[in-house]
Amino acid sequence: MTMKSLPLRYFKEIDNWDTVIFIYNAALKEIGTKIDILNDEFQHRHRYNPIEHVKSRLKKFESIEKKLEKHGYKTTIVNMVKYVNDIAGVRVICSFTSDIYRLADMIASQNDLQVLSVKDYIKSPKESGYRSYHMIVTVPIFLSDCVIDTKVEIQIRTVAQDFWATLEHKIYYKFEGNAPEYISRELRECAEMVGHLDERMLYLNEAIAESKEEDMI
Ligand code: 0O2
Repeated sequence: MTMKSLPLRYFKEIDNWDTVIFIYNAALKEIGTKIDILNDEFQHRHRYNPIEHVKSRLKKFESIEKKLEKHGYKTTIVNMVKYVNDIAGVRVICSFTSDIYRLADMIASQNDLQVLSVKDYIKSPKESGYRSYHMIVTVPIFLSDCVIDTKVEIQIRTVAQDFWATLEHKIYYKFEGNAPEYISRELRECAEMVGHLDERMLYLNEAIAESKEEDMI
């Protein structure tokens, strides 16, 4: 018997917050395992780990509420799962920008995942200076009587981009989005430096790889 696949908002039992948490937690586990396996496979085949570390989190109820409010929607469970794409979030930290795109391609080519959208804030950084690669995917969650396609936001960034984003996020919350101009300017300059640092580190890594190949000839 094949089970019917449903987007989460049509799942008839999502009538309370506990159910939302249960489903999104399952989605975090599924995506976490997929990313672990890709990293292990990479280590197995190329003796190299593209991933430094992975963090995952469920968005707090209050933050979801705020986001819905910002977009003019009422706080209902249906609106949460329909309009908030990052209730389940996985952040993958890589060493080099080339790892980010390699990993994003590997994730996108998994048959059971559907990529709903991609935002490449590395090619087009945000005005704040923010750089990161975002994918919204759905992952099937197999329950006893149906399959629920559940959204997860995957953010992929370098160690340097993560360092910057973590500090900027703290500052953003401290000043409630209204940081003094000199701090915002300083952050934008640091973001530029992060961009250059990532380029130089990638260049060095490629130079090391090339010299190893030459040694083998
Ligand atoms: P938190 O507290 O990290 O969860 P969409 O998801 O497409 O409906 P949204 O949320 O504007 O619309 O999407 P976007 O731009 O992809 O941003 C989603 C998340 O990316 C944010 O979630 C942050 O985690 C991160 N992000 C985006 N812009 C910035 C930035 O300028 N600085 C930092 N530090 N992080 C950023 P939340 O819900 O805003 O926050």
